[in-house]
Amino acid sequence: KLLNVAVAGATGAVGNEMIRGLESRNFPVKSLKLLASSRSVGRTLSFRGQDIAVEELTADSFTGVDIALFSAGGGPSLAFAPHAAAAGCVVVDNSSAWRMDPDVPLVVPEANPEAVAGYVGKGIIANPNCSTIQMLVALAPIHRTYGLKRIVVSTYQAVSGTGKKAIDELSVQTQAVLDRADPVCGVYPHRIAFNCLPHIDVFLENGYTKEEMKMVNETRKILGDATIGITATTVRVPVFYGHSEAVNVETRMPFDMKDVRNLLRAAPGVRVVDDPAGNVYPMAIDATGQDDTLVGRIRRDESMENAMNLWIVADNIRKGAATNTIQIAEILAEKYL
Ligand code: 2RA
Repeated sequence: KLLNVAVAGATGAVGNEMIRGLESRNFPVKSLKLLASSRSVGRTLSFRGQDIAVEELTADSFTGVDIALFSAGGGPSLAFAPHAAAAGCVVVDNSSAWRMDPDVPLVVPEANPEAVAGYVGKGIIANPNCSTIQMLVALAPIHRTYGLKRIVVSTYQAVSGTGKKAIDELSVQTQAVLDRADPVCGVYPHRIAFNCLPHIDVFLENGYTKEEMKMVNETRKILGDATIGITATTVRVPVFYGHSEAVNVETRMPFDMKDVRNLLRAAPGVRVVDDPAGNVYPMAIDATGQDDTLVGRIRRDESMENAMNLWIVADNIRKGAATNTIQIAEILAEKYL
């Protein structure tokens, strides 16, 4: 069944990738509406060889639209997603605005596809944070088989997660440092070129950042298990695309490493890249531009019973945002609309 689709936030890094993904995955699009702030009105973007004019995102943009993919930021999602839902349009939202709403499903298709059915609650489905998505693509099969008792994760996140301005800032700062000039800091509180910032989003009362607590809270909601112990340290690194994560996992049941490796090899959305003897392991430069979640450095944590280490890398703009959103829309289109 062909569907009338809208992309809200169409001119952003993720919005652009959503348009590309609708094309490359041959999503059943009958018509495509591109929505953005008034600043972008008049621009055109290409879809299936046609130039489509960007229209202003308003409360009335969704009449006749079946599915709207949002990557317009939390504010516009809160302002406009309810109007879209009221017009009978199902919203799949990439912002954090609705993720913890009990009436809004939070979905990683490889982890909890059945949760899409919950769209009937508010007509909204939430796309998890990029760093949560890639971690759960790898951990969902381990949770199903052995049960997750505790997760300790450190992330190494690309600047594209912040957006286009941050990509430009890393470029300009890197050149400035090499030219021994003074780098200008605009997007981040400190220089990101040749530096690491343990600071993504804002700090909370408990000393964690919002990004770190997103990983904690979203993981528990998606896996449906509030007893899983999780602690996260999220770090911005001078990489353009691709988030990397060092994950230590303690399971409830004992496991055999060969079985874990085979489980990961068979897991949907996972590509095991792991041959240390051959210097083969997941790297951001290999994850960029494709949709698999690369998993490697798979090894038992000898310091504790039933524990293992994994190195998990994915394209934060594709699988971490645009592709995951489209995969949710594909489940909607195939099973519910
Ligand atoms: C980041 N995960 O990397 C956040 C939002 N995309 O900045």
